[in-house]
Amino acid sequence: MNLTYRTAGESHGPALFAVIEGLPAGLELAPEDIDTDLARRQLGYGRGGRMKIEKDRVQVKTGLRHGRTIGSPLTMEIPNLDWPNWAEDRMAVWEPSSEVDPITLPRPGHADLAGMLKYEGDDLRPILERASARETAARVAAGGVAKAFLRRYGMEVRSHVVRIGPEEAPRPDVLELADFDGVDESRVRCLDADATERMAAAIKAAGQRHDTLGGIFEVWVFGVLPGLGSHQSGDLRLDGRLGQALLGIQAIKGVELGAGFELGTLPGSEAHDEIFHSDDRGYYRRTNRSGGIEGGMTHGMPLVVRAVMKPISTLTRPLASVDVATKEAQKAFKERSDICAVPAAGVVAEAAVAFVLAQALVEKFGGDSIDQTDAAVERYRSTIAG
Ligand code: EPS
Repeated sequence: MNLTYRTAGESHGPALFAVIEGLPAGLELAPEDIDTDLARRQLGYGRGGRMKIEKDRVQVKTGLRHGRTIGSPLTMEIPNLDWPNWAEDRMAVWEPSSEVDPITLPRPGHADLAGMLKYEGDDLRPILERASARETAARVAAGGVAKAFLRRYGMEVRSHVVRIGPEEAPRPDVLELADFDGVDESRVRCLDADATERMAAAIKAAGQRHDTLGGIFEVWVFGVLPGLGSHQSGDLRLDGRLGQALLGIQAIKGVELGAGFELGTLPGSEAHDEIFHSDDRGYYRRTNRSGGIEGGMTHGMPLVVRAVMKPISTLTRPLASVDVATKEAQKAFKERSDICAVPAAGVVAEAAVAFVLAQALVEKFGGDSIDQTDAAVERYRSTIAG
C-alpha cells in the first residue's frame, strides 16, 4: 500500500485535519512526536497576532491504539482556538443569523484573485481561508509522524534559516547533526548568532515600514539510507518529488538540491562528488554537491535541499488592486498577518521532506506490520554493507 496524506480545514474554521493512509501497523508514536513540531512551527520573530491565540496540539481521532498504529487511516485534528471568534458570522458553518459582507479586494501575491476567477465566486473569503498558511499546521502533524517512522531507521531531519530579506548567514559546506542542536533557540532559527541579530533587526525594520520579508532556508537529513527513489521514471525521481512537496508549500517559489543553481557555473570536474571506498566507511564522498541525490536516488550522504519563501502577501500598507465587485482601482484588503514566517517555513519544509522520504521508504521496503518493514530494512542494510 502507498503511504499518502491529505489535509483538510480552513484557517478560521473549527479545526485542521490530516489523514495519513498506508502506515505499517505497530509503529510507536508519542504525542510529543507531533506536538513538539507544532509548537516549533509557531515560533519565530516576526509572527503575527494569531500565534498568540493558538496553542497547537494534536488530537488523534483514528488509527492509533495504546500509542501504536493499527494499520487503519490515522486521523489527526488540530483545533483552531480562534474559531469561537468566527463561528457566529464570517465562518459560520450553517447560514449565519446576520449578513456577512463579501471581501472583494484581492491581495497581489495571494491566491485571492486566481481562486475567485477559478471558482466563479464574488467573495474572496472561501479562497483565502483554504490558501492560508495556517493549513501547514496539519502538514507538520503529518510530518511529525513521518519523522518518527524515519527515526526508527536512523534518519533525522533538521532545518535552518540562511537568509531573511537582505541578511544572509555564513553558509558552511559541511554540517553535522549536532550542529543543529541549538537552532530553535535562535529567534529566527539561524545557526549563526551574528546573523540572527541582523535578521531580527531586518524584520523589525520591515514591520516599522508596514512591509514583509521572505528568505531562504535549508533542510538537511542525516543517516539517509541509499537507494530511496528511482531513476526508472521521471515521476519516481526523489529530487522531483522533493521539489513538488516543497513548492507545494504556501509562498515557496524556488528549490535547490545540493549546490543547486551554482552547478550551472562549475565545470564537470568541480561539480561532481568523487567516489572512494574504505573497509570501515564503505563507499564515501569528500564533497556533497549533489545534495545526497544522484539519478533521482539517495546515495547515502546527507540530503540537502534549499528553498526560497516570498514575502507574506498580506501587507498593512497594501498594494494596488481592483475591487472585483465594481472593477474600480482600490488598495488590497488588510488582514492580521505575519511580517516574516521564514523560520516557521523551515519547520514546514522538514515535514514535507520527511513525508517524501517516508513514502520512498514504504515504497522500497513495504510491510503491513512494522516488524516486516524492520526485517526488510535490515536485510537490505546487510546486503549493501557486503
Ligand atoms: C498562520 C495563520 C494566519 C496568518 C498566516 C499564518 O492567521 P490569521 O490569518 O488568522 O492571522 O497569521 O497566514 C498567512 C500567512 C496567509 O497568507 O494566510 C499560521 O498558522 O501559520
